[in-house]
Amino acid sequence: MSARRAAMLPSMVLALALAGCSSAASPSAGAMVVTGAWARTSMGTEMAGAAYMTITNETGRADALISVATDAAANPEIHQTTEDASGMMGMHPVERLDIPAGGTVTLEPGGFHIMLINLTGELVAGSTIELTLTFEQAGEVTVSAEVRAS
Ligand SMILES: [Cu+2]
Repeated sequence: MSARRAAMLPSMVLALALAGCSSAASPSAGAMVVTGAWARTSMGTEMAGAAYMTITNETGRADALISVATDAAANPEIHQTTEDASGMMGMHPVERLDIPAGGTVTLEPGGFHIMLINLTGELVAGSTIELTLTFEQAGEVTVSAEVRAS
């Protein structure tokens, strides 16, 4: 093997690795990074629950959270908390939560959140629930959310 050929090999391997990372629906490195996922404890199952997290888009292209699925609730929805002109707080479902390339979106109390409508069981402190997030470009990413009071 010539010295020139030997020098080329590592760069070819790197190129292949990068191509692998950019494939759609891959939750690996270079994809959507979800941290700090947690869900609020519930009192029984009458009221809807809520889940929060931080999502960073490291895919290199604009994306959006478009749906959420979980065994913890029959009808999870992406919600936004808003305040109207008179100062009344309310919330409403959003069809998509845009996350620009390189951007971070924080779902937190008083802001965006995952509303866990029709809980299938009480959310008990210390347990965890799984949430499968579907992104328009990156596909599905499943995260574990710790259940805690706040
Ligand atoms: Cu809500």
